[in-house]
Amino acid sequence: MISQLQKARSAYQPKVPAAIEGATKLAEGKATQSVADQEDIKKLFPNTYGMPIVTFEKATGETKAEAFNVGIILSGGQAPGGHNVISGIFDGIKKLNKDSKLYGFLGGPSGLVDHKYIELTSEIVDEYRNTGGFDIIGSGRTKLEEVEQFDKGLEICKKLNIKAIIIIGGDDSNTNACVLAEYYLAKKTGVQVIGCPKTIDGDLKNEMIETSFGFDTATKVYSEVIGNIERDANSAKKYWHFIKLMGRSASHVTLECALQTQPNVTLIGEEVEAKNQSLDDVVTYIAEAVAARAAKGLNFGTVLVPEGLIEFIPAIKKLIAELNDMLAANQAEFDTVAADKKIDYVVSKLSKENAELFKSLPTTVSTQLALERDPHGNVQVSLIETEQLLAEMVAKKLAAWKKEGKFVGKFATQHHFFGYEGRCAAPSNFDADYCYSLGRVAALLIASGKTGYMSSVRNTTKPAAEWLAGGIPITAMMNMEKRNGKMKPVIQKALVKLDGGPFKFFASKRAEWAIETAFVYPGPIQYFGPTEVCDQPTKTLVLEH
Ligand code: FBP
Repeated sequence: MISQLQKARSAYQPKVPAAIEGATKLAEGKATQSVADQEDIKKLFPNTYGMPIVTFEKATGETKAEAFNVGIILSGGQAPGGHNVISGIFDGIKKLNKDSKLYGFLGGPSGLVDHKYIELTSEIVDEYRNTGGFDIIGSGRTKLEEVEQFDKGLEICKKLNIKAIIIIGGDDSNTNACVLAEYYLAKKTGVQVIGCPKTIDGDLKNEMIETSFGFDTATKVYSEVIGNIERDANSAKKYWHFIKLMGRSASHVTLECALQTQPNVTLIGEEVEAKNQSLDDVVTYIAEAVAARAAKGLNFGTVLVPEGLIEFIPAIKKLIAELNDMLAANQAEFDTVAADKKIDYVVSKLSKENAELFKSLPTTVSTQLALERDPHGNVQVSLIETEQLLAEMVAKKLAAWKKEGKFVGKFATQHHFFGYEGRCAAPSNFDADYCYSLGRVAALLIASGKTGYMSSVRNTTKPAAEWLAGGIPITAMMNMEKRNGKMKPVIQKALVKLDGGPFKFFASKRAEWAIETAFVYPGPIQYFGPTEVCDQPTKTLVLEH
């Protein structure tokens, strides 16, 4: 059974750039170079480095190709619109030749290695158009980086006569897509690899990739519920709500939600780092806002906390860096240590300064930092209850200030964490259109023989018809970073720019939002209705462009 909305929504025809509606021709720009560390990246990617940016332009007649097969992989966390990327690819390859076939590798990158796949027929694809989720084929976080995995992948591509693999993923997965493209090209396998920019975190973006898909829908869902909470706070006038928002490394989600809902306090991890703040500085900042509102008789408010905050606090960042190196160097020994002795083992291997800091953290936090990593080696910040930690620390500080007469109000808190709620929401019109277009462009890149490219749709603050479609060489987005103790080529992560439009606008308003009750209640995503309600891009995108 499907809901009435899903039924109505399945008939929605996503908008695409006018340039790719009919026949297209490819225009090649100038050669590119990586954003940094050019010599290193060039050496590591001799076959895919320096390729030009390409754009698809309107042509006359019809664009056709020989029938070809494509394999797709959904990689990493869910993001609204994934199913539309797939329907865009499906329609794109069928448009080029009706005998082309689409295979979906099941459960993420491991599906390619383990040869688990299904053929995606029109019956299957039609069921998933304009829906949220990744359940059409499932996703996973297996890291594709070993030559044996690449060779296993090649076997199945040969068996199914697959011309190209499309990896729909975040920065790590697209980095791996590029490594795979380079390997297949160097070995002259004839298998192309194309990437698509996905992540609700919004941190896979640059001059040419304006936004990652899913960010628009997820931030709208979070902003709806933040607005509802603000209205509750303003009605009951008795709670401070501490709301943690997903976004593992960057604070884009938190910043966008702040721009949409105008809460009293918003923490931006990148600023905490730039100002070299300690945990106590952050706590004092929140407590001061609470005390200032209390002095006006306002004992309620909202605080937005990015989930990656803890990693931005410079002292904790240094600790994590040492933990990463130490664990990488001692992994074999560490694996043999009994579970209840692992924390002691970690403490014994750390420098004095970091060991002290490590011991001072609540056990739930230190355990997460030291023991639990995802397959890419990332700390799983979504499991750290920063919102609760901060609320408790602010309460302690306010209790002390009360004794000194610096705080006169009441302080009762509620905690929330919004992350999973937004990752599989039905895509907004923006994401439905953007994703479908990314899929259609990916099909064109394959037909043009491209590999090591990311599908790109630009000019996205304009109506969809005016969007620009093309491909960006993934190597152009790369730099060298330390991962698991070694320098590796990776796509440069886009963090919140403190001199960028969105942050500057927020910074110019936050003092007023802190003291006043300037809440905005955005309400739920609208799929049908006036364009100014249904088709607005994020405030981040508008302020950036
Ligand atoms: P991606 O970068 O893979 O898109 O995932 C982002 C994210 O949603 C983060 O915001 C969050 O920290 C993480 O995934 C949670 O991971 P998991 O789904 O494994 O719990």
